[in-house]
Amino acid sequence: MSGYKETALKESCFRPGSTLCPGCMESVAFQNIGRVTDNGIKTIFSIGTSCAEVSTLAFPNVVAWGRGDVPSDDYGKSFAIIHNVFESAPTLAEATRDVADQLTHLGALQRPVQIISASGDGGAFSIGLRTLLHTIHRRARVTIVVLVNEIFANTGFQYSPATMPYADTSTTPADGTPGNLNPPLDYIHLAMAAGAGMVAQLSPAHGKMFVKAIERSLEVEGTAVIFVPAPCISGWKFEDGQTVEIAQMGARTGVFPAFTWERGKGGTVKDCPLAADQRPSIEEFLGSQRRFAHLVAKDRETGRISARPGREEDLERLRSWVQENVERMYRLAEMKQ
Ligand SMILES: Cc1ncc(C[n+]2csc(CCOP(=O)(O)OP(=O)(O)O)c2C)c(N)n1
Ligand code: SF4
Repeated sequence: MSGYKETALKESCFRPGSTLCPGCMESVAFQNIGRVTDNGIKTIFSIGTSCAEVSTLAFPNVVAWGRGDVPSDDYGKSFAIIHNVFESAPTLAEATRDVADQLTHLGALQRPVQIISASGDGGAFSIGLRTLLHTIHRRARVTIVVLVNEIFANTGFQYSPATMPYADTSTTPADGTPGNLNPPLDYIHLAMAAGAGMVAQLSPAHGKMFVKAIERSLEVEGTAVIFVPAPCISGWKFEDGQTVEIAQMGARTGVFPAFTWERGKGGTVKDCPLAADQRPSIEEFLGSQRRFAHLVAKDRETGRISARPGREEDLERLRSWVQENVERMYRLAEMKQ
């Protein structure tokens, strides 16, 4: 395990040509993951179609994410990317692990490999939920990263099973209606219940914790799953440069608390007290994104963010959902198995 500073100073894995929005949290996550996995061990990525995937495939720079300006001859340094369909990144990562283990058993592969699956929450929690849960259930020795921007971003910002209540998306429009009415899937609990060896909910906004979690995910027994809250500039509708601030606010207000858990050891909720009055107000988080503009508004004179007239009850329901979410995370942290 290397220090945080040492990891942060490693070379960037982005080459010219990535089409991710500038400041996209998916790009910051990939940047960190690329650096952590630059550890001398061959890395194989299985990436499902998502913003992060299509942006590294845009013509004419069809691989805009890799190490060095040209593919490296150094076996342990270069990495492989299996670009695959929307829903299958965990299954292909698992299959790759099986092949690598067989080759190692036969003596044909003499150096270890580390395998990472990456996909969006649309791919992982809708059409791909089966592959996600079965790969975890089979205890495949892979790290699964799910970039949770709460929408199907690259196909037009449609609702996903991770969308926050009341969010305005292209398929839950807040055009005279309250927006999304489905509470999100409890994917953290699902991953634990399916048998994961490690589960975390962390974004690079918690820099050291994120890097440590990725490092740890490469070591633990069984499948490690890291859900990365990924504020989406275009889908959540906020200004460039606010991504990290919004990710920190989301964690601190209790919308997606920073959480790490290991089977047999239990877990921790960080930076997000159980008591609501010790956390920043949910209005601050909602007011930072135009996907909630139908729910809250900022008073021009006082700067105070509060419910729009007629939306007071919706806001209270959302506040209760956040509190239940935080309480659930604390309960999950207490579980050992
Ligand atoms: C079977 C199938 N259905 C639909 C698509 C089209 N498609 C590609 S990516 C995508 C949405 C991806 O959303 P998500 O996984 O959340 O990633 P994001 O774009 O938000 O990063 C869809 C619907 C597809 N590639 N395959
Ligand atoms: S649409 Fe959202 S997730 Fe996709 S690249 Fe832009 S900011 Fe990132």
